[in-house]
Amino acid sequence: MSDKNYLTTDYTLRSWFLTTDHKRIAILYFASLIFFFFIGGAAATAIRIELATPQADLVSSDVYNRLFTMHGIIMVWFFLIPSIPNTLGNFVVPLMIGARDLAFPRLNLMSWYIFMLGGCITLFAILAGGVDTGWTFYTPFSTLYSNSYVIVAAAGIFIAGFSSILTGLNFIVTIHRLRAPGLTWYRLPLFLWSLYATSVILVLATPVLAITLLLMATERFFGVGIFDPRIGGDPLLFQHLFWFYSHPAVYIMILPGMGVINELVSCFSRKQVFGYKFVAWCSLAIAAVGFLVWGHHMFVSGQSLIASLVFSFMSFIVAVPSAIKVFNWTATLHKGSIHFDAPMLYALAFIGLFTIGGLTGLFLACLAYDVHATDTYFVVAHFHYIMVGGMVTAYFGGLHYWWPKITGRLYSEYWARTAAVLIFFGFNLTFFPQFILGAEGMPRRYHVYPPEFQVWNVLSSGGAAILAVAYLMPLFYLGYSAFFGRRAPANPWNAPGLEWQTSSPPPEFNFASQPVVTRAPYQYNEHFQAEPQNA
Ligand code: HEM
Ligand SMILES: [Cu+2]
Repeated sequence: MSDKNYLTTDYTLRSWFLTTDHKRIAILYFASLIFFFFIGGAAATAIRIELATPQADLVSSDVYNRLFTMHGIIMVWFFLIPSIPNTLGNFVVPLMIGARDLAFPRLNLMSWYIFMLGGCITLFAILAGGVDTGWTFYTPFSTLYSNSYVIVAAAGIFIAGFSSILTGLNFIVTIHRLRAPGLTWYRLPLFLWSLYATSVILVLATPVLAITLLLMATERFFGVGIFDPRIGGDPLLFQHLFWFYSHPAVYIMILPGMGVINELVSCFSRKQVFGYKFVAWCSLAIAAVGFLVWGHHMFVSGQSLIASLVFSFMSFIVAVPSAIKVFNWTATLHKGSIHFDAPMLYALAFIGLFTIGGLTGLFLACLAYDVHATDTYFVVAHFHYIMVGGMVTAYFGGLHYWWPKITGRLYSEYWARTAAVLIFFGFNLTFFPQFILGAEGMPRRYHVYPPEFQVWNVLSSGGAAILAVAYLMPLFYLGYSAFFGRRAPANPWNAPGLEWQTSSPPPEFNFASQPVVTRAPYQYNEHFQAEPQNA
């Protein structure tokens, strides 16, 4: 314990803001993301308060438009996309492969600065008056009619995109080049396969978003006729470009979550992941097929029927590798020695919520049903089940799992389990009623609605209040643990991954000596019979 670790090597501000240590950069991201999560969450709270009553009691329609746009923009680009890769990923990738750092430590620090620059510019757009286009920036509204801060917000997102691309490159090169001796591809933890697949999407798709936003700005400033049909443009072109990025982007959000779940499910059932190779290749399959389904966001846009049929078919195909993963987690649980520690509660919640989100995605991939459900609350419920029920839940699970490694401290199991159960309950109460609202025809993005929809909206807003409290709880017990928690041993869960073989928190360069890998991952049966010992 007397040895210096990465947190105690130096205490100056300079040592934090100029650090090239991937672990410290992970903490920088972590602090920034908490900040953005609360801004996005404040907007969500205002939305749900407004929707508790059928009339416009809290805000005008114009302010409402700006509220949900701000909520979507902040949550998608400044929370969901960077969350797991940049915090948990940054922290554990080098540890999991037995490396001293990422391949390009300075680039890693630069990525954080670029991300913060983009975030500040977008925040400025919001403070200066906000954006009312929705997070999708659809033309012709965004290019011809909106008088809000469209360009400034887009500029911030454009800049943050470079951070994504650089992080993706850094992960790809690191995983290729810096694996410890003996760590072959099929010995790689599945979290790293999923981050690898995520990085491929980040590198290939993000430039498309950047170009789309650039074209939008050009059109808005100069009216060159890219999207304006009166001078030879095509407004649908914008939707194609936007979703060519944004559909793969939803997998940027969910794949890292799935990766975390593999680690948790196997650790807390004390079993090898069932079908390791299937799960590994499914990540790459999802990344590849995810590029071919963007048109399912455009079924009612007037695109050709043939195109819609192809996109519909491909959307069913992309569900296959996702479903395989769910079956494999379930099979891993089967006859496992299951421990209901806090990270496992999050993992089980993830499996249930992701399944509901995925299945309702199949409803929407079905042409006939989508015509009925598009632009209703059914869609809102669907993507929140995936993004919040899935990704955010996995994030919390991973955070609790690696917390002892990151901080060297243990947290209160009691409060952690209570929060997990409350999040699950609050989440379902918030978003399940929205499926019903959507099926009954309540359109999204409206803040005035017929009184018969109020019952479900009140339930949803009540659930959101519970959810808000539940999301605040970790701030307190984890915050307390970071300073006053009991000291964590190097390997509190008794897990076989490399990251657990160095002290908690790890020393500045991760390992005292270069680790060598001699066996497949997740060997709980042979080498790690003993139980997790956090209690
Ligand atoms: C934690 C992560 C969350 C993420 C990433 C997220 C993401 C999103 C996104 C992308 C949209 C679409 C915005 C648009 O289409 O313009 C949206 C809409 C919405 N979100 Fe969230 N959300 C999160 C949490 C929440 C929470 C906790 C609540 C409720 C308390 C909430 C309530 C809503 C509502 C009511 C809408 C619909 C706005 C509308 O279309 O009228 N969200 N969210
Ligand atoms: Cu999609």
